[in-house]
Amino acid sequence: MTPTITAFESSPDRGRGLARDFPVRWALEEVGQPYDVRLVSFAEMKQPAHLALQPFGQIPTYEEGDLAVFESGAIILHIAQTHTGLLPADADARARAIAWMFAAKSTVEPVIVERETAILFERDKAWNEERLPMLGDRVRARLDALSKRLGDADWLDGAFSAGDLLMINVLRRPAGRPIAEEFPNLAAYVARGEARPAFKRAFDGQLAVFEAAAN
Ligand code: GTB
Repeated sequence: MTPTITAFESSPDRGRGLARDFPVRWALEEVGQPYDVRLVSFAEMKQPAHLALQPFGQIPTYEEGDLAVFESGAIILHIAQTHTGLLPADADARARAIAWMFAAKSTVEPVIVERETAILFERDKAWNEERLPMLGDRVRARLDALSKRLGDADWLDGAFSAGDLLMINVLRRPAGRPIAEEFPNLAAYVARGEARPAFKRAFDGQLAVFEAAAN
C-alpha cells in the first residue's frame, strides 16, 4: 500500500528542505518506497481532520492503510523497521543505530533549535545579544563531541543508517550548519549525506512543491 505523508502547501523554508517532511521523504527515497504527498495549508493543519492525525497541528504525518503515525522521528523509525536499507539486521547494531536517531532528535537538535529560536524570534529582546554566544557555545560543545566520535569514519556506526539520516538532517538546520562547518569532518559528513541519490530525489520533490506554489 502506498503511504501518504503531509507537507506544507507552501513551505516557509522556500524549498530548502528544512521542514520536517524532508527527512521523511529522504527515508522513503532511501528504501525505494513510493509515496503520495498531501499538501496542507496552515489553516488546514489546525482543523479537526488534521488534528486527528497530528494532535499538535503540525506536519509531517504518515498514513498507510489503517495506520496513522505522527512525529518525524517515529515515522522514520517505522519506515526503517518495515523496509531494508536504514537499519542493520544485526540486533545490537540496530540498537546502536536507533540510539543515534534519538541522539539526533533529543541531544543535538534541541540546542540547535534553541539557537534558531533566539536568532529568528528573540532578536528584539534586551538579553538577546548576551545570550546568543552562550547558545552558540552549547551547539559547539555538542558538535565537538559528535565530531570526536565520528572521527574519520564515513558514518556514525558502520553503514549509513536512519541515525545518520536524522543527524545530517539536524546539522543542516541554519542555526547548526555554520557551527558544524567549523569541524571539517562534520562538514564532509553532511556533504556525504547530501550527495546521496535518495537525498537529491527527496530534495527535488519538496522543491518542486515550493516552486509550483510560488508560480
Ligand atoms: N516534533 C515534530 C516532528 O518532528 O514531526 C515537529 C514537527 C514540526 O515542527 N512541524 C512544523 C510545523 O508543522 C514544520 S517543520 N509547524 C507548524 C505549526 O506548528 O503550526 C518546522 C520548520 C518550519 C519551517 C522551517 N523553515 O522555514 O525553515 C523549518 C522547520
